[in-house]
Amino acid sequence: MISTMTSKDYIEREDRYGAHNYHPLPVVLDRGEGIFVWDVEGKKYFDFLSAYSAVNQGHCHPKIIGAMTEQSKKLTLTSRAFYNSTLGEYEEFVTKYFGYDKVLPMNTGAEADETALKLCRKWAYEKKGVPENEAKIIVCENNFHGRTITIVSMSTDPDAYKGFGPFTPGFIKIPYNDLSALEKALEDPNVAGFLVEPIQGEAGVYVPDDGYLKKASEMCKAKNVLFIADEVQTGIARTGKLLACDHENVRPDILILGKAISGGAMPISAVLADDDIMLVIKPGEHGSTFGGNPVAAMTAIAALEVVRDEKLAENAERLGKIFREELQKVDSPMIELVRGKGLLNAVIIKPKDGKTAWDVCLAMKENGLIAKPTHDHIIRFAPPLVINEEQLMEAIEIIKKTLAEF
Ligand code: IF1
Repeated sequence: MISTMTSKDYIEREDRYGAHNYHPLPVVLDRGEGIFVWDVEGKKYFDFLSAYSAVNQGHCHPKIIGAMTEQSKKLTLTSRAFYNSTLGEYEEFVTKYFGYDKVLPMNTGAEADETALKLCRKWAYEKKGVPENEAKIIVCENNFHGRTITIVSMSTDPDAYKGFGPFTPGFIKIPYNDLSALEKALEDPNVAGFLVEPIQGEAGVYVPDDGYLKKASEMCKAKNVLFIADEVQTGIARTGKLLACDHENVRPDILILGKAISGGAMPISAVLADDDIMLVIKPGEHGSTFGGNPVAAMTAIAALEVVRDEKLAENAERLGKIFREELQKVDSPMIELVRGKGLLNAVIIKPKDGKTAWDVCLAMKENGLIAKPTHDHIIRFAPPLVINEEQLMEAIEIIKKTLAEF
């Protein structure tokens, strides 16, 4: 049956029945394939958000969807009360893929972050000798790690935390990209870990100075403090390497992954660490009904194989350079700065005649490319990593043409 509903109808229905915890761009998507999505009226768009870097492998990648549907016909969920025939295969695959002894599978990024925090605290009491309930974890200002009470307790953004207290104690907040602040915070003997995004996504694709991650990880090591990388957004080839930490040859003590580990097919997240850390969590102390379920296990293997087989990190590295070069050449009074790594980029927009990043995104949508502003003056550009050079140039033309309209 052909639907007679228009985009406006879909939007009104969501508004009527759904909680108002989001303010989406007014486009109603119905279908996706590779780097493109189509709205309910059949209009085609370049997807330059990729579901916040979850769809790195492109929409509905046949290999990923194939693995997911195949497994879902056979066995979907056993819970962890029993063994199953798929989890071990995935655990072996993913630990070898990223080079860690062990993996703890969860579902969302926030859960994986929570898992890392619990792991870090337990390690502090059992291995480092921090007195019970005294462990502290250093986090950075303007971080984004998710939406749970504990995670918003680490936030410095009032939109994230205000009205949701009382908050979880035990965090030290320091400026991002500031090694002397880190050095000072590390003087506290009860510090157990340093949790950091290799590039701050929500903060506006804020790339730290070269060498920051390397030096920070060395400083943590010297103080027997765990270096914990939240690569939920930056990981899985997005920044031009498998992990953003790979740009500085940093190996996190605890690695947090989410989003693209499933290629956007379903919620899958993971925490990776070596035995001396991971084995402090004993049976019954942590878990999740759906974590590492058979469909997730098979989907994640396929999604990670796509990243490797299609050389998505190399593609992101090469095309990211072209993207930044091309946008830096654009002569528009609205472009203040272009920054990023690989295909995780942002353009800082200078408002013109009262027109902001939101207006630019609306106009780009009309011209066939969707992206999302963050903080009113920044637009994030992050296409699926399966994009090719010709498509990228076509997308850049749309961005240029749109800016010229202002
Ligand atoms: C939303 C931002 C991106 C993340 C990092 C953990 C999580 C995220 C580094 C939690 C999630 C998302 C969530 C999404 C918007 C989005 C986002 F703008 F809020 F910051 F990507 F840039 N660590 N990021 O970026 O993962 O629990 O959501 O699976 O709508 O809140 P999750």
